[in-house]
Amino acid sequence: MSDSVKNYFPPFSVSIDLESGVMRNPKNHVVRHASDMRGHYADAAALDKLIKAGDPVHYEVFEVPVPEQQGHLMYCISKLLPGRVGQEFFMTKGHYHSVANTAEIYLCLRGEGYMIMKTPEGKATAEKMYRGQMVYVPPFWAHRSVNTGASEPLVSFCVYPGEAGQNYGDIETEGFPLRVFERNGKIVLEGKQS
Ligand code: S6P
Ligand code: ZN
Repeated sequence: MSDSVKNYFPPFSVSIDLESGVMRNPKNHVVRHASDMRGHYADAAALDKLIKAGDPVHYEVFEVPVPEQQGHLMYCISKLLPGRVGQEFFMTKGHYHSVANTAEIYLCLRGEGYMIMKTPEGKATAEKMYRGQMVYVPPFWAHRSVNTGASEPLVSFCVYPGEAGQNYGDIETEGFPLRVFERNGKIVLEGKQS
């Protein structure tokens, strides 16, 4: 057998339940609870209350990882549960990519919400997410998903370059310029869109 044949990465398949938003037999299953979200919500007291009331799961990520190398495509199922911290809808932490000039695709499979994006210079925008909607996150944009549904999880399939990695950079100190709240029964985007 020649070296080039020995080095081929073996093809494989992954089974995904598109209804429940669960990857069957993932190798990595990341679970983030309310207590992992300290510093991210506008109402810190409401988050503390939620943590004391049982620290519910906020979101789950299912992966069968591939090598974190250029040429490979990393992918995952992201399942963000419904709920609010005070009046702010449940959201992911959000991140830039460690290799900043790498993009990402999110295909929404279930639920409804927003993808909030920002650049390091403070430009910010939001794209609506619902079943069948694909959001393209261009290189350099930090991205965070928000679930605005009353009872359904927001489930997405995401794909990004193997080498991308995650960089939480200024997210914990600066947050995002846009936040999503429920005000008098209405879903409201607050902040500066530019
Ligand atoms: C990675 C991709 C997702 C997120 C996941 C968790 O590039 O965007 O796998 O890592 O949705 O979000 P976060 O912001 O906590 O890493
Ligand atoms: Zn990403």
